[in-house]
Amino acid sequence: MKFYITTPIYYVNSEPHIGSAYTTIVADIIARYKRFMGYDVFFLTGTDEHGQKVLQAAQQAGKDPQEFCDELAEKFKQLWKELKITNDYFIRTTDEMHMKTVQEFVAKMKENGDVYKGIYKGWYCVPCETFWNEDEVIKEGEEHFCPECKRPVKWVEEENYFFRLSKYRDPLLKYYEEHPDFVEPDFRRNEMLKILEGGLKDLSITRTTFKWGVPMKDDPEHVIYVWVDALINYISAIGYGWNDEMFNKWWPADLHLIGKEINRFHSIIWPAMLMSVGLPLPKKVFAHGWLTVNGQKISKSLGNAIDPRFFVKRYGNDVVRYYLIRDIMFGKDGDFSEERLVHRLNSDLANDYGNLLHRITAMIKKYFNGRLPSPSAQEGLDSWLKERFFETKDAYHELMDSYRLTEALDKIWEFIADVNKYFNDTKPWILGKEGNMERLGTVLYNSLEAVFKVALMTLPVMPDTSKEVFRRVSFEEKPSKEHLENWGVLKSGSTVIHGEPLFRKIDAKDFKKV
Ligand code: ME8
Repeated sequence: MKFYITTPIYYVNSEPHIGSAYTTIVADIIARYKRFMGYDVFFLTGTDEHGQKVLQAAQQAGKDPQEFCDELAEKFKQLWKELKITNDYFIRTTDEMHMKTVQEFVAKMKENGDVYKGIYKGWYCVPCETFWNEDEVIKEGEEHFCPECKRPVKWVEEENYFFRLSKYRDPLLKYYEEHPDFVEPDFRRNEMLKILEGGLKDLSITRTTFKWGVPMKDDPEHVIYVWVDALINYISAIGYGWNDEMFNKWWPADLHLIGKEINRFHSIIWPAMLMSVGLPLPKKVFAHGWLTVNGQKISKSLGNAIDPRFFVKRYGNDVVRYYLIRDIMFGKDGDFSEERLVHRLNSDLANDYGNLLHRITAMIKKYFNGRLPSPSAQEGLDSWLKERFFETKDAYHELMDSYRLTEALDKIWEFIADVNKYFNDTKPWILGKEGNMERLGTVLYNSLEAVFKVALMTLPVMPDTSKEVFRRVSFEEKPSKEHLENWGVLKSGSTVIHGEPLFRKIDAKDFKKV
């Protein structure tokens, strides 16, 4: 069982922000979940370093473009390390192997009769690295703006090579029909279908007015369009053209995770390129929504780019990861708010989860000398609790497998509420006072086993917290699916540590809004 997951490769025109971190964190959560489920996972991320946007940023910084890219790529790598991202490889489009693969790929498209020379006349948006037709741009008097990012576009008139994208409209429509889950969510799929139904124009895939890119193999005056160069990263990284065995193992990708604004490149242009060279298409493209700050898209030019390090330092990595997935419905747009983050920390994490563990371990310490008691005869709410666990676990798998990550967390927190109810309703403090050790032992065992199950299910989202829970309950195995399948994994008699609360509550008065 293999699973190949990718993030977009990020432009190195500026430092990473919470937006790039968001996609990378989500991909990390899915990769960790699949590993937990026993899959052999390849998780790819990297940087997109060619094109005018990056070149201009290097020029503005007064730096040689390669040197500029080296510095920025390092910042991305460093941030992913700090955020404990478990990518298996980091690709850069200036890597020699990648550049060679791009040249060969385009040469093959040409050999197959899909690339021809022509004159491009039209608009170009440098921030989006996108060509636009006259009827697509926004006109205000003499000025023309990008329909995507609303910034000014430039008129381009040059001899380019074109890709016969139009030829792939019908094959793509057929593919969409035969693979209804190819693009998700479904409203994003419908947007793509609309574009396909409207017809496709051939795409300019080279430029001659600057040099910062991959030169075409037999016409090096032309550098290959940055998007064509970038999309090929998904196969160059896993051996296409240089390691067949590795390539055949991982391709096709199981999931390209992207933001909604680059869906057309991934769900139309990339599949057409793959069809042109005769490669299978990725199994799924999932286009998630945008994080906004006060309703505005995060961008460096708006000056509202948020550095994830700030929040990680202030609240912890797991808290930031939890907040992003729980509070922002995965797939939709959502506003990043420190106030909401603090609310989630205080109520979901500290009160519902951390405090529950704290109460259980305190009683095990007090009545059983810090050793996990054995469960005895099941009665009262015991079977209800177990039933609730098995329902939750089944729903969890279904939701995680269909990337409904927010709903998966919702389900887990419903279960946490039930464990709290179980603990409150069975009144272990009274059982203790009455000296009913047998019943008390059963209640505490069940409660702790339930919290252990929560730690297993939240492991992909909050890896450090779960590891801490495992340490406290003396669970020393490599956590895997099997531990989630059965009830009663914790060993009676093992040491239970009653430590500091898992999460520290923040007094709303103590934080300054950013
Ligand atoms: O588009 N909210 O790179 P890029 C959510 N190099 N996600 C966001 C976001 C936000 N506010 N801002 C950025 C490129 N992202 C190309 C990709 S792939 C072959 C080439 C995330 O640096 C989201 O995943 O502009 C988005 O699609 C991506 O970063 C864009 O990154």
